[in-house]
Amino acid sequence: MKIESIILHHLSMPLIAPFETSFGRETDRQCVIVEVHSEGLVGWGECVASYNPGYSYETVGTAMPTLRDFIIPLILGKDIKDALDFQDRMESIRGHHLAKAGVEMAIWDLIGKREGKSLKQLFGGVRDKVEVGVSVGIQASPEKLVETVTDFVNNGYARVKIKIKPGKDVTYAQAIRKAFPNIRLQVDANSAYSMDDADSLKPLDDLNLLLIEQPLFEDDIWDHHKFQAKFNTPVCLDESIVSPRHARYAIEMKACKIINIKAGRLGGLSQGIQTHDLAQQNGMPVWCGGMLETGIGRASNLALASMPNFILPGDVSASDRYYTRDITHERFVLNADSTIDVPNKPGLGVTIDEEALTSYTLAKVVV
Ligand code: OSB
Ligand code: MG
Repeated sequence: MKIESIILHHLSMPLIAPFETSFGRETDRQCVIVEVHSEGLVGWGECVASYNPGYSYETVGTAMPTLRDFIIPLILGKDIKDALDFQDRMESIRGHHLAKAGVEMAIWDLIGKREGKSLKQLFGGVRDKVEVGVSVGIQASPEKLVETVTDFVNNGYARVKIKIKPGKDVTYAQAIRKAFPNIRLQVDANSAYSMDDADSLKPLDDLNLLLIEQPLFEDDIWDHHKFQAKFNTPVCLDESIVSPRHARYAIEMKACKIINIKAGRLGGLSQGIQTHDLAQQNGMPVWCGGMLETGIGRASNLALASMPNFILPGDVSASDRYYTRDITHERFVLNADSTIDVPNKPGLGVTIDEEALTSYTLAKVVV
């Protein structure tokens, strides 16, 4: 597949409701949409870097020049066979996984469109719909959190994740468990704690949580091993697992019992698949994380989550949880059984609402 030209779209999209985590509050979500032209086809990808370096050191501000000056020149005018060929060509660039993954997604979209196969088919997905949940941001009080979660539960979400941070953790989780004794519940700290906090978090162990996500530093796998040893609840790693190699470290160190897979953080869908396979070989369940994606990234997440070892519900909510108007014509809806259908058209299976795309564009770069 000869890569003829690539267009980068830097977007800012207003969120329906602000999203707050331990690292900050977002009212608009920024990202980079990657449009790749090849042999009469157009492939689309989403780089999930945001405005702030809160989740990752990468931002839209680092992704745009890294894509333009380093990543794209390695593939422009070249014949790219597949995602692994793309990864080989990235060998000389350290890090910048979110940027690389945005391009790799567009390559998968092109491959699927050329071969008339959906990403689910290309990945060997085994489900037509995947179980999903909702990730609820930090709220002003436990009462407000219960109110917000109640709305989502009434909308049909059967699994709820709440964000926690120091001062807004145990009492918030207890309030939700009391209000919803049977709901599938999990918490995500986004690296807000250290081992010194482990004892104060111990009451979380009594709340029948599915998992505790990324309590400690993002570059620390070893302390997560110590944390896991103190808790019965499974620890799940997000930020710490930046490659299939890191997944192996975490498995060997017994630093977690579950892995959150995000293709962006891992450097591409191919790396997400490899991480999935490695976890599966080691009997460790995975689930698909989210980055408040547009319809492009959401389609990609659903295809990935159709693979067999995605055993726990994903952070892939319906489009109306994020945006009033998305940049794809397709909108993803929540089924009555708390699932979302996996796209089945060639490639990502979505079409772009060019008018919406233009309306959200802050900058456009043609390479
Ligand atoms: O840690 O999972 C996270 C959003 C932005 C950055 C990090 C995370 C999240 C979410 C949102 O939890 C999940 C979603 O897309 O709904
Ligand atoms: Mg997380």
